[in-house]
Amino acid sequence: MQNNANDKPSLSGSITGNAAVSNLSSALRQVNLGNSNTTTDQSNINFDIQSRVNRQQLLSEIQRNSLNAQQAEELLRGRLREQEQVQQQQQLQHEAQQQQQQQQQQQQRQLEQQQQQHQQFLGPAQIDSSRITKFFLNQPEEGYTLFSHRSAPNGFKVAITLSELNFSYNTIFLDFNLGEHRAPDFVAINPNARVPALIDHAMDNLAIWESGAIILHLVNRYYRETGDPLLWSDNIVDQSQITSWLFFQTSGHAPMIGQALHFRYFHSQKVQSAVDRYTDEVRRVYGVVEMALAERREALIMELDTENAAAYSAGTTPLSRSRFFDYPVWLVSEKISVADLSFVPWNNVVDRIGINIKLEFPEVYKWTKHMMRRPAVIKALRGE
Ligand SMILES: N[C@@H](CCC(=O)N[C@@H](CS)C(=O)NCC(=O)O)C(=O)O
Repeated sequence: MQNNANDKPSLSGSITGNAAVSNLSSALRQVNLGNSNTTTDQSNINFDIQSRVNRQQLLSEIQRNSLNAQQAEELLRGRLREQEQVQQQQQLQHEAQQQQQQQQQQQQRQLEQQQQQHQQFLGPAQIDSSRITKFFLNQPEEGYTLFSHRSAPNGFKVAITLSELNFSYNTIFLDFNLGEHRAPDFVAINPNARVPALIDHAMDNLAIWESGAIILHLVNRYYRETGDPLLWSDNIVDQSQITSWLFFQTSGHAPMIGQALHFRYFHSQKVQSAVDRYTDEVRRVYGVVEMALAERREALIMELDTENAAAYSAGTTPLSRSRFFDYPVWLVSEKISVADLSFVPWNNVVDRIGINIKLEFPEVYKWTKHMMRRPAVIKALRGE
């Protein structure tokens, strides 16, 4: 039998089992056609409705109450409405549960993040600081103790200065994995919990932190002790120039390389704009140094290569032809200072961020090479 909207059977008389089935079929047909305003396959809808209501229960109710087709249809519609309401409620409950679960997960993530940040600030709960505690309980009376790390360029900057000044010093290379830089005894001398830090034992265990400050302490100390402004200057003009370059190194050079390395190798996500930003900034900084050294090179050649000075000035002979083209030049005046040396350990790692000093900054390359050949620098970089 074909389903048809006009096909309502009349249901008068006694209700038999077959009549109940026919009334239910008719009711189903009416409900289907009433609901269906699309071309959806009718049998699918039938199946859907029948699966949502208990067919057997409906049949016995139609039978029990002797319902005609229209009444059966109403009963069926009522049952479907009830079913839909229950389903809607279940759906709402399910959504509310999901929302609650999502909120709980977000709270958990936030808590973990906060704990992580807190932990980063305080350091691991279990810091093995026994070695550090032991050192502070029994400090030497002379010389210096440098707190550094095996791969910390800022620590090697100080080691180079100590080595060049021929000061007697001992290095404690902290183990960051053990959290030694966060040990209470160490944080007491360096509130920033970073290396380097230096203790000047002969000055009542004076503790100094920040590489630039340590380097200035050392050159001043040497000058006061010997009267020789080694790696430093006895005139205030040059001192100001040295400190300008030194501050530029500690605030503009080292941190930019540090950030470029971080975003290239250690950051949790790949942030290309950050890698580019810091690498570009390092290039800009090297451009500043290159220009300063190139100016000093030109001044030096003009001063020493007197017989060719006119040809260089006229541009008929390039400066690279001068026998003084590889002669050492320095950032301030005619002698090496801590301004120059502070760049060395960082120049050694810059290839890791894709900068080729030899090709891109030839004066910086020659300058670094001259410094790297110095025995005191070699010794310091070896960690001796
Ligand atoms: N501005 C400081 C920077 C010190 C610094 O960042 N040191 C690094 C090593 S080069 C460090 O201790 N890192 C340990 C850490 O990040 O936990 C200085 O020049 O002394």
